[in-house]
Amino acid sequence: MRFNSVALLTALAAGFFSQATFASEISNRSPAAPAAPDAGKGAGSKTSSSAAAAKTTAAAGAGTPPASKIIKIVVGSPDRNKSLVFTPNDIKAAPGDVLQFQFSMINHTVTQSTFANPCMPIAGSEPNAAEIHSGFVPVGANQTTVTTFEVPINNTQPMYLYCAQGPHCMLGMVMTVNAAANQSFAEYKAAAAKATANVPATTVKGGVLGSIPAADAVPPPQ
Ligand SMILES: [Cu+2]
Repeated sequence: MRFNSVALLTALAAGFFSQATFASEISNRSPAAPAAPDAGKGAGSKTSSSAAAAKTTAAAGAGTPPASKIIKIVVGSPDRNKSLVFTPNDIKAAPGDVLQFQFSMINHTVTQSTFANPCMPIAGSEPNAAEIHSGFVPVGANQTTVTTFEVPINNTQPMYLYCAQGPHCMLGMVMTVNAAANQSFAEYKAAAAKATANVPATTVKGGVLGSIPAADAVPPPQ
C-alpha cells in the first residue's frame, strides 16, 4: 500500500514536471502568443478613440487627398444655460473626416433625423438610410473620462442631428453637417421647435462609442 502511494506521488510529480517542461517549451517557441485583451472588459461596444487617430495618421501619409480631420463636438455642458447645445452645431465635413462627439452632462444622445421630420429617427422617414444614433449617454459631474461617439463621414450629404432626450430637440439641441443652403441649421432648428414628439432610435448605429481622458477632451462651453 505504502509502495503504491509513493509510486503514485512519483508519477504525479513526473507528470507535473513534464507538463511544466512542455509549457515552457510552448512559451519559448511562441513568444508572440497574444495576451488576452483587457480593454473593453465589460464594455463590448466601447473602444478607445485610437482608431480615428490612426486613420488621420494614415491619411496624412497617403499624400494625395486632403488630410482627414477629427471634428470634435461637445454634447451638452455642466453649465445650465449651455446644457442643451451641440458645440459647434453647424459644421462642414469632408469624406474621411470623423465626427468625435464628446459627451458632457447630463444625459444626451446624438441621433439623425431628416430635415423634414426633426426629432424623429431618420429610419422612420427613410427606411434604408444609414442611421446615426449614439444611444443615451449619462454623464455625472467631475468624471475622469469622457465618453465619445465617433462617426465616420463617407460623403458630403447633409446630415441633420438632434438629441432625443426629453424635450431637448424641441428646445434647440440640434445640429447640422453640410447643411444645404435651402435647408439650413436655422431652418432645421426652427422646424424642430415645432415638433410634437422627441423620439430616440432603438439601436446604437453609425458610429463607435469610446472614451478619452477628461484632460484630453474639449472643455464644455461655460
Ligand atoms: Cu440632450
